[in-house]
Amino acid sequence: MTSKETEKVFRALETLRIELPSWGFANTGTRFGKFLQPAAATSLEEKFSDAGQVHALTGACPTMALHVLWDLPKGVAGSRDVINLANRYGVQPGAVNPNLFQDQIYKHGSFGNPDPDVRKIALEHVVESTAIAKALNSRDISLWFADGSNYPGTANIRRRKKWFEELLRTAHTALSSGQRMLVEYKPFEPAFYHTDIADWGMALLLARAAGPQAKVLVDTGHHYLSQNIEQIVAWLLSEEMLGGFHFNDRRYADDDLTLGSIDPYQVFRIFHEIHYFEWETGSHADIAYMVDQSHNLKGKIEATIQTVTFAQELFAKAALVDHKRLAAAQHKADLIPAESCLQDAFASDVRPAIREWRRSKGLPDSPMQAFHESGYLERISLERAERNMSTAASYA
Ligand code: PSV
Ligand code: MN
Repeated sequence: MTSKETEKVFRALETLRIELPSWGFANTGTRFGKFLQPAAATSLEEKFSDAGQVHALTGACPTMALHVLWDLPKGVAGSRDVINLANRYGVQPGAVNPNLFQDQIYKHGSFGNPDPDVRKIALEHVVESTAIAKALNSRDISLWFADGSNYPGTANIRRRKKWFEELLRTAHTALSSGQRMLVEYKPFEPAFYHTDIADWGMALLLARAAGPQAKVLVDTGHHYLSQNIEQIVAWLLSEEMLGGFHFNDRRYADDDLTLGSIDPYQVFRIFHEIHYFEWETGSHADIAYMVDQSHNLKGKIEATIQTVTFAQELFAKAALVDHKRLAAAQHKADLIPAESCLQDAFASDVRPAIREWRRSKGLPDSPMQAFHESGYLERISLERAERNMSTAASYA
């Protein structure tokens, strides 16, 4: 690798900050059951502690996303405790995720519920979540709605769209000037006939209806099979509407697998669109890179370290695309040279340059190895095992 390429890798890594999800450290499962891990976090303090480990070893994860119901059941009143934990463990609160899907009242939806009382409660929860975010000094309110229906004819799709527009607009008025609202889409699950915000076009229209501080959030697991995600990313960039990502990988549905484990070239292509946009426009794309994975089989902290370091690798590879050569080849419709620009960069081994960058930051060469050698996993496994093993739940 030339020194110019090493420099590109360094520059890319300097800008990549990856937010970790608090729920990625807790015991989660499938519809069929949970496989409990002795080291899983069962309190917010343990989640901060685990996220702190990942950040200390990778130097790339200064924030942790919070889910209001799971992490802040006391609402705004709980924010002081959160700030204390954040300071103790060296990881600041990240995006605040309201929970509009777990309460019994949300059986038929939240913002799309035909009952005005339920819609009002849902709106109040989003407004309260915005106040929590302000108290925590976090910028983004990240909205995902499970709303939808399971059977044709059972929901008034157009009316629900109107309710979403109205309520998002009202929720937007609660934002302070630096805050953003992120609107996430998902084609199905838990609803299996229609989902109110099913794709990026619907999320874009609703974000536009909400107001200027609303942007779209792309969860990489929330698309139909074979959908061209990098094209969606390119369009959202060009519309200045790409607010953030939820990273994970999938083979079938929203599988929550580690990023790039199934299709690393797709993640590379997504990163390439971002680098290419920045090169062409000379502007910085203000994107929140967040992980949204819950690990049922892999060790949670290890899976998170693996995700972060692999994201760094793919981001660095994408930074190596020769943009000038690419633009010229595209201009002449010189297909094979154009395609080779991407393939050459993808084939580059960026690991030595990443190791060098880590050394320059006083970070371990291999965060994973350093984690294994640290004894942290053994310690928390002993400390937490008893509590974890007593929380087994059945879906029967
Ligand atoms: C829904 O599948 C989702 O992707 C949303 O982002 C939620 O907040 C998250 O998963 C956790 O359930
Ligand atoms: Mn998500």
